[in-house]
Amino acid sequence: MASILSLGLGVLFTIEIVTGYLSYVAYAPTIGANDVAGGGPDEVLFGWTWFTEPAWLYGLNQSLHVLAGVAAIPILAAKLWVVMPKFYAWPPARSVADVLERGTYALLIGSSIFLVFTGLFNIAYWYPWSFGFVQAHFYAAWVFLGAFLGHLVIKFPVMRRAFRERGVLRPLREDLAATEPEPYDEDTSAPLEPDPPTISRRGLVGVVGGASAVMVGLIAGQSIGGWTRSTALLAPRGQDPAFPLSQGFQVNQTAAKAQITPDLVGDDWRLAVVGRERLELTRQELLAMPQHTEDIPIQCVEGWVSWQTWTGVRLRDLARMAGVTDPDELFVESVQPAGAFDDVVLRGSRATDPQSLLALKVNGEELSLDHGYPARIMIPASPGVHQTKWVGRLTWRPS
Ligand SMILES: Nc1nc2c(c(=O)[nH]1)N[C@H]1C(S)=C(S)[C@@H](COP(=O)(O)O)O[C@H]1N2
Ligand SMILES: [Mo]
Repeated sequence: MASILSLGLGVLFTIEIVTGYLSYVAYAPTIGANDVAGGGPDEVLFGWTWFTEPAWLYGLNQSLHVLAGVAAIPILAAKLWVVMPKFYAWPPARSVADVLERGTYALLIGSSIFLVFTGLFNIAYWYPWSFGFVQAHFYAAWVFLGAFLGHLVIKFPVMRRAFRERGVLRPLREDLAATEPEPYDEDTSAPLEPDPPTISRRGLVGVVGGASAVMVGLIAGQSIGGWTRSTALLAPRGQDPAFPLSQGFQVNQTAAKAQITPDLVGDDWRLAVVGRERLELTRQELLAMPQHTEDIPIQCVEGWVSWQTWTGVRLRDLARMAGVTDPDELFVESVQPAGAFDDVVLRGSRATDPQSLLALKVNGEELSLDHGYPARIMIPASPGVHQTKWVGRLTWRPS
């Protein structure tokens, strides 16, 4: 039982590790203002940052991350239940190897519960305390990775032996009457004097797998979009009155929450564009420039995706206007008085892709204040945190 549940968890946790790391790369967290997880090399992963194509790339990554994490919750609970006898095995330390093994359990169980629940609380916007999610989730992930690899080295042979001797699916064919307890073995969690079984192995796998499927089914709509969005009862965005719709689609960060007052974005608003030259543009002047229209999704780290059609000026046209023909990096600042996402650094193709816009309109209408009026960054394939709203200044660094 422990081996079958571990196989499921192993697959889901591997998805978490890969998509979690890719999300970290996509965030490009070690550059300037995006440095949310404390220093490190300037280029993540062999100089590779992230792509701008296909446009849905980050949303796919993040949907997998959130869905696999949600799917893991019932399996994790069942796994802990199955190995429970191990927790109160006595004496608590039989040998140095035993202490080390138990140490990896403590780290593995602690970090996986911590990661799953901080992730869940983050997408539910539920923290009863002030909490640095990105840092906490990031560092706990490294603890988890170490403990996971250690656990794999120690336990993989046990799992392989179980599957060799018993088969992977064979134990699932037995009904309750045919269900026999595991023979006692010091290396496994099989107890010395088991009670008679109350559920078959396939019954347990069915309940746990069913619970995972229901939870995934209740959140997947936030990633798929369209009419399925209304089935995402576990995702608050666009469902909860605290997250109103504007112009027919959901808003994560409202103007009110970001403390955007009308005087910050009124007639006095100017877009400062700084490069080799410095200029200030009114919204009228921006609207007079060549306009481009692109379908670009907002893809939040929380796993939701929202495709809309955005119209505005190309970021690279603005670079050229400021005398920068070879842009390397763009620093975007919002007029928002404070907040973790009030500025962002965009590098390479993110800033220069022909699809990367300073959007002035959405779905043919002027941006609403909640969607970032007067102007908002819209770049493809990137996390929502890069799509800064209420932009006030663009600073180009030539290469
Ligand atoms: N100025 C500013 N822009 C911002 C944010 C913010 O808090 N302030 N949040 C970002 C995040 S995390 C996401 S996912 C998207 C969400 O877009 P929405 O608030 O329009 O739903 O906006 C991004 N742009
Ligand atoms: Mo976000």
